Amino acid sequence: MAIPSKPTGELLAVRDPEVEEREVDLLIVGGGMAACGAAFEMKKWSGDKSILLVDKAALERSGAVAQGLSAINTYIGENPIEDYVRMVRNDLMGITRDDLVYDLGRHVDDSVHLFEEWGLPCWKKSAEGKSIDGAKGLEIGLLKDGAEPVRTGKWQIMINGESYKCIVAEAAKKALGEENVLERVYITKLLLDANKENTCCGAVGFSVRDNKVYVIKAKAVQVAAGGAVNIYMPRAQGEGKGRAWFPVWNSGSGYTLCMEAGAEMTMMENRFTPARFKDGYGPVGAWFLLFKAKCLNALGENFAASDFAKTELQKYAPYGTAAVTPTCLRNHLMLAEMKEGRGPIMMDTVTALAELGKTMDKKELKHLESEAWEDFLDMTCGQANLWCATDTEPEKKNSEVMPTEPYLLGSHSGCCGVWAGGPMEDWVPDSYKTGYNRMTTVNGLFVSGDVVGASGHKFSSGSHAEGRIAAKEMCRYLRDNDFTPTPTESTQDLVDYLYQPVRLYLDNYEYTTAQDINPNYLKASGFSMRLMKATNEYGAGWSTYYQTSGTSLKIIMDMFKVMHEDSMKLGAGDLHELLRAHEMRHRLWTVELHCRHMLFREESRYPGFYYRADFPGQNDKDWFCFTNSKYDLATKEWTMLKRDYVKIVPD
Ligand code: SFD
Ligand code: AMP
Repeated sequence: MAIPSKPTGELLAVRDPEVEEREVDLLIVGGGMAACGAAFEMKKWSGDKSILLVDKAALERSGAVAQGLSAINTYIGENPIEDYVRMVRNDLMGITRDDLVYDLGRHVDDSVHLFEEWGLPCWKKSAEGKSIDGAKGLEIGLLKDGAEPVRTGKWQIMINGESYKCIVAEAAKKALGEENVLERVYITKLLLDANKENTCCGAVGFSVRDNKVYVIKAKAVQVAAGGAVNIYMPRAQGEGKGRAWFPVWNSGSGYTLCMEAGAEMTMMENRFTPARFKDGYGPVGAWFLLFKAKCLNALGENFAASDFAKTELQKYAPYGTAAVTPTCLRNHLMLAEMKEGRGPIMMDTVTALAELGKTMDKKELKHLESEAWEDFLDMTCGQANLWCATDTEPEKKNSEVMPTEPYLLGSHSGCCGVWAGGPMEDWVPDSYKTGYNRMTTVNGLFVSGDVVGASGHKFSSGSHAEGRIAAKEMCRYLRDNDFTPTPTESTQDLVDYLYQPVRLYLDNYEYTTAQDINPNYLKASGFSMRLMKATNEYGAGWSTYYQTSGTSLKIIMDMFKVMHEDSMKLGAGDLHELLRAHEMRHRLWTVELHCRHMLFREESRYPGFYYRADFPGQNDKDWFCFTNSKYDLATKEWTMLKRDYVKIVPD
C-alpha cells in the first residue's frame, strides 16, 4: 500500500478545501509586466473602487522578467511612431493590427521613464560618445529629461536590469497595497454572468500554499497571464531538463482562460522559435546589436551575407528584402544552412570582442568583457553557468547558436493571442473596435501583454504600457456598466472541478505501491511527456525541422481528443501536483488552438518559425488576413474565420 505523503515537504492536498469568496470591482489576473502596469495605472483612475491582483507566483520574481533583463527592447525616443508600426508589421510578415501597435508606441516611453524614476539603471551616452552604465549613467541625467540612452538597435536600449522585475513589482504593490495582492494562487477559470449575456464576472483559482479555493466575483477582469512554454518538447533534456528560454511557469493560462470564456482568438498559428545560445538559452540580441557579432556556418562563412541567403530572402519580398530581416527569416536562413549540412552555426564572439577592443584601453576592454557576462547574469544566468562549466571565455571561444523549441507569446517576436479592441478613436476602423480599448469580444474581459494577439514587439516596456492602457479602460467600462456579478456556476461546482484531481488521487492511490503508476489516474509529468512528444513530432517541433502538414495536424487532432479525456484523469496528491494538473489542462487547450490555426492557414507565412510542408511559401491572395477562431464551450464546437486586414499606417 502506498503512503499518501512523500517526505519532500510538499503540502498534501485534502478532499475538501476551504473556500474563500471575494467580491471586488476590478480584478487583475497575473503579476508580470503587464499586470504590474495595470495595477499602477488602475489605482489612479479607479477612485474608491476595490481592486485585487492575483498571481500564481510571487510578484517580485514572477513572469518572463523574473531573472531580470539586460535591455529594454521597446523605447521609441526620437523615432516616429509610424516607423515602429512599420518595423513590427515587417517583422511579423505583414499582418498586424496597426491600431494596437501605434497606440502602444505612443505610450510606451512613459513606462520606461517610470522604471528609471523607480530606480532602474539605464545606460547613457556621455558627451564624448562613451557608454556609461550603472549609477554613473544616472549621473548623466534622466531619459525623460533628454539624456541619451545607449541604443543597440533603433528600438532597444541597454539597462543594468538584474532587479528589473523587483523594481516594477514594488511600484505595483505599493500602488495597490499588499492586502490587495494574492500570491501563489493559480487562476483556473473565468466566470461568466448568469444575467448579462457574454459578460465576464470574475475568476476562480486555488492556492499552492493552503488547501484553499478562491471564488472571486468582479465587474471587470484583465487577463495578463503571459504566454506558453513546455507545450513543445524542449531541446534541453536529461540533465538539462527544466531549462527553457521562456519562464517555465507560463502555461498558456491567458489563452485558455479567454478561449474558454468564448473570446475570439487571433493568429494563434503564430509562434516564436527563438535563435538562442545552444543549451543555455542565452538571448542573442545583445551579441548581434551591441557587440556586432556575426554568425558563422561550419565553413566559417558569414552565411547571412551569402548569395544563397540573398536568393532565399528574395522569395519573401518585401519582408525578406527590408532593411532589417524579420526574425523568422533570420531563423529560416540558419535552418537552411543546417539542412544543407553546413551546421553547426557559431556566434563569432571572439572576432566581435577583438574588433570592439581595438579602440579601447585595457580598463575599457575588461569592462566590455564583463558586460558580455553581465548580459547573461542579468537575464539568463544558466547561460553564464554553462560558459563556466564548458570553459568558455567568449573572447577566446565561440559559442553555438540554435533555434529552440517553439513558444507561444504575443509580446516578443511573436503575435498569437486574443482579438482585442483598439482605441475608440476616429482613425481606428469599426472592424477593430469592441467598445473599449483592449477589451475582448467578451464584455468586461480585458487583455494585455503576451495575451493580446496580432501586435508583437511590445517586450517588457510595451507590456507594462499595455497593462496600463487596459486598466484605464476597465475603469471607464466600470463607470458605464455597473452590475451585480452573478456567476453561472455554483461555488460547489467550481470547487468540485478544481479539486477533482485530488479526489481522484485520494480515491485510488492505495491500489498500487508506486503512487505515480496507477490504473485509475495518471500524473502530470507523464501527461506532459505525451503532449510534448506529440507536438514535437506532428505539430512542427524541432524533431521535424519545424515542418508539419495537414495530414500530421489531423493526426494530432485525434491525439488531442484522447488527451482531453485523459486530462480528466490527472491525479494530484499534493498542491504542486494539483497545480501541474491544471497547468497541463491549460497547456493542452493552448497548443490545440495553435495546431488548429496552423491547420486552417494553408500557407507558410512564417518560415523559420514553422512550415506547412504541403503549402510552402506565402499565398497573399487567400491568406493576407487575420485568422481568428472561437470556441463554444457548451456545444464544444470551433468556428474558424478570416478577418480583413486594414492598413492604417502607409508603407
Ligand atoms: O533578451 C498567472 N523579454 C524581453 N523584453 C525586453 O524588453 N528586453 C529583453 O531583453 C527581453 N528578453 C527576454 C524577454 C523574455 C524572456 C523570458 C527572456 C528574455 C529570457 C520579453 C518580456 O519579458 C515580455 O515581453 C514581458 O515580460 C511580457 O509581459 P506579460 O505581463 O505579458 O507576461 P509575464 O511578464 O511573463 O507575466 C505573466 C504573469 O502571469 C502569471 N500567471 N497568474 C495567475 N493565474 C494563472 N493561471 C497564471 N498564469 C501565469 C505569472 O506568474 C506572471 O506573473 S530578450 O530575449 O529579448
Ligand atoms: P533577442 O535577444 O533575440 O530576443 O533580441 C532582442 C532584440 O534585438 C529584439 O528587439 C530583436 O528583434 C532584436 N534583434 C535580435 N537579433 C537581431 C538581428 N540579428 N538583427 C536585428 N535585430 C535583432
